Amino acid sequence: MSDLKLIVGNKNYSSWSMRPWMAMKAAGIDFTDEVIPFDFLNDNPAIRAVSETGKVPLLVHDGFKVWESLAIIEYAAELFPDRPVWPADRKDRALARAYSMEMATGFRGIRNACPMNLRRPTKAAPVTADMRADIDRIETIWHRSIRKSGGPFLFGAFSAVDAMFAPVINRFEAYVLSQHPETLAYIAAFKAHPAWIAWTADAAEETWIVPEDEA
Ligand SMILES: N[C@@H](CCC(=O)N[C@@H](CS)C(=O)NCC(=O)O)C(=O)O
Repeated sequence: MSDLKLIVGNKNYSSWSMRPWMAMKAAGIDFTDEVIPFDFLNDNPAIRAVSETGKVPLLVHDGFKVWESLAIIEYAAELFPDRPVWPADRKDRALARAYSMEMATGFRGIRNACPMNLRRPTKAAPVTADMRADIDRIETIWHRSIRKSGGPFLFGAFSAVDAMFAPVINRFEAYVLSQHPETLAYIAAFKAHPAWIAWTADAAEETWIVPEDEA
């Protein structure tokens, strides 16, 4: 039995940590996790002690370390080829990876203005032009994919691309970024998923506060 551990930041705030954690959990991969709480004031010394980028998430497999959320997801998919990490169909898989890359590299309008904060009481945020463009593109991806697959997730069953959008689910809901019925249906399906329920339950128990993310 190999030793697979995902090191993550505070579950309430760490959007990048949430993505591979949900992707692996939803695919039924057996792993443990370790939370290293953020200490931004002191430049996160405990994270720097284990992670050469100074960032989380970090996957540790029998001592071998993989960083970057998408690289972690790909490593897990290769380690467990029988697990449904990505959609089964090749073209769906290609689209899922393309959308995941868009998420990993873009959408800075909503990422900067609306930090993930799973405990945040719902309160509408003013929508800037950058945020509007992000919201429109995200909803185009979501609605088109679900119309084609039949849902409830982007390619039918939950896969890594849904996990890549997990923090956006919180942002859309907590900052009231859309009331579109198809968006609300996707958010509802997401929030009923056992991996979402498990992660957010852990987040709800945390007592650490990261002031920068309490916008
Ligand atoms: N591109 C990286 C981003 C990782 C990242 O920015 N993680 C944040 C937490 S959500 C972090 O560790 N920040 C610590 C810091 O910047 O000091 C990934 O996909 O994993």
